[in-house]
Amino acid sequence: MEDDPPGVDPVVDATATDIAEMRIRGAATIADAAAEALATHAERSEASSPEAFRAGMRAAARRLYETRPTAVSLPNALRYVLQGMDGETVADLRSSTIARAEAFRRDLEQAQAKLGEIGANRLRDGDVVMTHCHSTDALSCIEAALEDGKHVEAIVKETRPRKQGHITAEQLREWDVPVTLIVDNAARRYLDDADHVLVGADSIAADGSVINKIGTSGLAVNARERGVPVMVAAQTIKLHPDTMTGHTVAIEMRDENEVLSTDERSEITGLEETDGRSLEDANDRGLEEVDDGLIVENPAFDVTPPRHVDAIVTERGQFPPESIVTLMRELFGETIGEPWEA
Ligand code: RUB
Repeated sequence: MEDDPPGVDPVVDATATDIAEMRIRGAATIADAAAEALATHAERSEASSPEAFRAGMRAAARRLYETRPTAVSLPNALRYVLQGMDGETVADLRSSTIARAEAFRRDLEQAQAKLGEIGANRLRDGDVVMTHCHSTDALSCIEAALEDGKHVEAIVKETRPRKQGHITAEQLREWDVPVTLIVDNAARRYLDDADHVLVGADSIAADGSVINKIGTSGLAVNARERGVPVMVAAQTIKLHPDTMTGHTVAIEMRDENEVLSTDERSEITGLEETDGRSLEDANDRGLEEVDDGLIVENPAFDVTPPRHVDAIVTERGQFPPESIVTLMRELFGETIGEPWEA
C-alpha cells in the first residue's frame, strides 16, 4: 500500500496564502517568512521515518515555492533550509532543519544591516532620495545614513496599483524623514530635485539586470536622462542563480482587480449585469461567456537593464551591475538544484 502524500502544517498553508495575497510581501520579508514556516513544519512534523520527514519538508517547500514566481529570495531561502536538513533519525533531521532556518533568518537580518551601512556611504548629508515601491533593503540604507547623523529627505512614488509607497512613507515619517509623496506619473518632474534614485530588487540576473516592482525600469531610464544615479539595494539572496545558465526570470501577472474593480469595468464597457449577476461573476460561473472587449494587464515587475543602474549595493560591497556575475559564481557555484522536487 502506498503512503499518503505528506501533508503540510497549517502554518505553512497560512504563510503561503499570505504570500500569495501579499499580506506578506517584499522579497526579504517573503524569504524570512518562508524559512520560519519551514522551521515550524519541521518542529511539528509527526513523521515516523526519516524518509517521511524529508518528503514532508519537500512538500512544505513546494507549497511555499508555488506562491509568487519573481522574487528569487523565496527559492533561495527554501534551498538553503532544505540543504541543511541532515541526519539519520527524525530527531536529528528536525533539529538540523530548525537550526538551519534560524541561521538563515539571522543572516538575513545581518546582511540587511550590513548592506545598509554600505549604501549609507553613498548618501551625503542633505541628500534627497527618490524611492519606488517598498523595499526594506533600500530603507536600510536610509536608516543607516540617519544613524550616521545625516539629514536625508525623500520623494516617495506612490507605486500603483498596490500603493506600497504608502508603506515607505509611513516608515520614513516614523524616522522623522521629510517626505514628499507623488503619483508615479510625476516622477520625471521631481527627478530634478533628487540626488539619488534608491530601489530594491526581487531578483538580479547574471547580466546585472534588475527585476523589481513594475515602473522601476521607466524610472531608471528617466533618471539616467536627468543624470540622477540609480542605486539598487539588494542582499545577495536576491541574486538569481538560474540566470547564470541562461534562464530568464518569470514576471508575475497579478489579478486585474488590483487595477480595475468590477464596477469600474462596467462603467467603461457599459455592460453591467448578466443574468442578474455581475459580468465577472457570470463569467466565473460559466453562465455566459461575455467578451466585453476590454483587456486589463497587471504585470507586477519589470526588468531594468544594467546600463541604467549605477550600483548594486549588497552586504558584500557595492558592485557595478555588469560585475555581479562574479559574486554569483562565488556564492552559488555553477550548479543549483531544486531540492523540493527530489
Ligand atoms: C516588492 C518589491 C520590492 C522588492 C525588494 O514587491 O518590488 O522592491 O521586493 O524588497 P511586492 P525588500 O510588494 O509585490 O512584493 O528590499 O524588502 O526585499
